[in-house]
Amino acid sequence: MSELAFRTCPLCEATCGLEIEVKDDGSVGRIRGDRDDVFSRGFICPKGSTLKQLHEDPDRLRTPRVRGEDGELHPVKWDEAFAEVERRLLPIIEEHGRDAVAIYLGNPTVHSLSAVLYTRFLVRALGTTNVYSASTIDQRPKEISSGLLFGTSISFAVPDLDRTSYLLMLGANPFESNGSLATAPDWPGRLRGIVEREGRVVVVDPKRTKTAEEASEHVSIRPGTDALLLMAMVHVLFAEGLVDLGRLDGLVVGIEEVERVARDFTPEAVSSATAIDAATIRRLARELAAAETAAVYGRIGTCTQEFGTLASWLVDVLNILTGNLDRPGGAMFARPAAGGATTSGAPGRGRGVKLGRRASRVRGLPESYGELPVVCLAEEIDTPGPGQVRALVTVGGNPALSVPNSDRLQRAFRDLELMVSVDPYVNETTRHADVILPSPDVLTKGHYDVAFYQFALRNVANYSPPVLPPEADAMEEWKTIAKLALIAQGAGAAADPAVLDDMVIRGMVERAGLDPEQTLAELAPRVGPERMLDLMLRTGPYGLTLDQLLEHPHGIDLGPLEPRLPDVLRTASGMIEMGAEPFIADVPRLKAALDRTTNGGFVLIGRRHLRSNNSWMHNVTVLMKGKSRCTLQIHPDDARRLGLGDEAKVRSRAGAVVVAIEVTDAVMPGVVSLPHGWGHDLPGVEMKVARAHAGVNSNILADDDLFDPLSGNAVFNGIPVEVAPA
Ligand SMILES: Nc1nc2c(c(=O)[nH]1)N[C@H]1C(S)=C(S)[C@@H](COP(=O)(O)OP(=O)(O)OC[C@H]3O[C@@H](n4cnc5c(=O)[nH]c(N)nc54)[C@H](O)[C@@H]3O)O[C@H]1N2
Ligand SMILES: Nc1nc2c(c(=O)[nH]1)N[C@H]1C(S)=C(S)[C@@H](COP(=O)(O)OP(=O)(O)OC[C@H]3O[C@@H](n4cnc5c(=O)[nH]c(N)nc54)[C@H](O)[C@@H]3O)O[C@H]1N2
Ligand code: SF4
Ligand SMILES: [Mo]
Repeated sequence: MSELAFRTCPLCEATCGLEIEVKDDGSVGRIRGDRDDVFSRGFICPKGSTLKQLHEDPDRLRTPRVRGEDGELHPVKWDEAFAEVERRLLPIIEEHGRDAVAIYLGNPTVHSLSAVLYTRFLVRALGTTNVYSASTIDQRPKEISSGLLFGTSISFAVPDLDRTSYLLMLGANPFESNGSLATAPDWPGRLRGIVEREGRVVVVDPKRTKTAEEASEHVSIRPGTDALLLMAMVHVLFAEGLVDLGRLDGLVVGIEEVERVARDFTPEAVSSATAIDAATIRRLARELAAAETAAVYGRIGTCTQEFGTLASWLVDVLNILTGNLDRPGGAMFARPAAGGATTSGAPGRGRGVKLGRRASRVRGLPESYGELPVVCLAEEIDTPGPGQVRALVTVGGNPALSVPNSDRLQRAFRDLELMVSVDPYVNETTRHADVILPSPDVLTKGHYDVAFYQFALRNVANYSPPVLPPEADAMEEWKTIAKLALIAQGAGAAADPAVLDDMVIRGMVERAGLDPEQTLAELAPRVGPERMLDLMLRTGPYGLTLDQLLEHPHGIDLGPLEPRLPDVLRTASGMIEMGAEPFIADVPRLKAALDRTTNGGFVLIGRRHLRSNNSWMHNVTVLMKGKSRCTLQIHPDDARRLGLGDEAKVRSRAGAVVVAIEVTDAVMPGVVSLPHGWGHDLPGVEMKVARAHAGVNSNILADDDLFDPLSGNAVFNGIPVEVAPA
């Protein structure tokens, strides 16, 4: 006998519904796609069913660990672990001030309801300027561009895949990644749908990926030069009189500035730098303008590069200039049911965004959205002086593998006086921790994608209650985070997380202008993230409640995206700020790149694989079967010319690795591709399966000196490297 439970998969951004068999003895049986899920309709990728393996993984931590005098990490009771944090954290704050403690929030914090809702209170309680996250090794350029254009960091215009007739996609490989910053299950099916309805999908990528192979056309581009290509397309639209704002007319300022700065970027001028011929660039611009509906979409390949913010900006400039922003089949805005940045406050106008309010201590890189670029973290730890970082808290992150110049960062970790990690594994990062506080198993947590529904391709609301009861000794993740916040505030290791929770919810109710006593009574007896979510749903644009969501285990479909301009805007002017000064001021830097020569050297780019998830799903045996995926892909002509054997030595300014090569003409000559998230064979890592498939860490090569100056975002695509026989 068994029961079926339904649950949204939290592993990537696609939000697929899972059907999970729970056996009478409480064990997990088969997991497959939920055919009744309103969004995913049964779609699932190979990772979705492995929540069972994660649940059963013997290496997953069930109890906290504290480093003893012998230098080893010992299992302890929760009380002891929190007491240890208090004992060691407070003197550091007292002696060196709050900036001496840094915090790093990793990618899974965005996929965990507890972490999404409660880490901001921890950040606030720490009171430090040293706040870092995976955002500045990922989408910060897009957040800055969307913030300046539309008014909030998360005002992303997403490609309306299901209705568009033309998709121009740059730097994304959704056949492996399942899509990003444009949430939808089954991106592959939706892309095929465009081709089947006789639309066109054009993929711009230095590699002929699976996505490119399935597209109508693959345009290969030299890494890091997307902004040049896009600027030349803007140039063509103006030069050939193809600009047509349609109903955006009167909502956009800065058209003249954009026309002016695009003047020098003719297709001929960018052709040699981009390695795309001028005729192709002209044709792409004309096709985009002529398409009945069209969307331009850029993802990680366009963000984690030298001109990340300009490229992200130009993606939307093209959507605007062709009148495709905010119309069906174009690039549209979601209307999320809970916690929407673009559904709260006065419609159509807001405070806009303020960037660079302060700078990092050592290198002076700009703050954005309350964070500093994580390429600064190592130097903030290893450079002495007032304000030096002496303690680090990590939540759901593995910066030892995911941040550039990771050898330096790992050396810096050894200098820390205290490191505390909220994480379910002893991995490359947490092996340096003094205290590890395990987050509970995914299947024992409730789930709602507060973040991803903000930029989904359809308006959907789906809450999943915990599938399994809590494991013995487990602590709910929000409680762990709240306890750390209370300790940082000086409330003591014994303080009750409910105190913080009650205070926070009362503040939220009051800010929403609701009667506190009545509303709190309505929300009772729920506490924690579920209570917060319930309030967010009630005050959201559809006035839903958590009880309603519980009655719909396959989700509530709130319909296709609808035009939202001008209400969606939160800029101070109430207009789309297409010519915002920071963009325009960065164009001379792009212009200087026109004359760059490649002098025959190699550049490194990254890639993803369907059965990986950044650095942390490598301990699941079923996902690790088959050939090693951590290989350096290189073009046959290059491999021959260098006389490479089975392995190559790759060297950058930051470091060197020896890695197995995979010869393939899918990558363009002069470009080599290596995935990130590998290199598991470090001392102290307690992940047996991952260790047996260690691979090498590509971020030994990535350089903390390379970043996009507007955002401080790391560069992972277009890193100069030397390749030689090993
Ligand atoms: N299976 C799996 N899924 C994932 C993840 C994972 O690790 N594994 N990670 C998740 C996360 S955190 C994210 S952020 C998303 C990312 O999702 P995507 O953005 O789709 O990421 P990738 O699959 O890495 O595709 C990036 C593509 O950009 C190309 N590229 C590299 N440099 C350039 C360039 O300069 N210009 C252009 N035009 N293209 C370039 C690469 O060749 C690659 O094909 O995926 C998420 N989904
Ligand atoms: N060279 C190169 N580097 C890259 C990239 C690239 O394309 N190339 N991509 C970058 C991108 S897009 C990203 S998003 C980053 C990711 O960088 P990070 O966020 O630093 O790394 P992840 O591998 O996502 O880390 C996952 C960690 O969270 C833990 N974890 C899993 N589930 C939970 C949970 O529910 N709660 C808690 N508390 N912890 C949990 C895991 O055990 C693991 O330690 O990597 C970046 N690094
Ligand atoms: S595509 Fe993403 S959300 Fe869907 S099953 Fe795979 S990992 Fe889970
Ligand atoms: Mo990411």
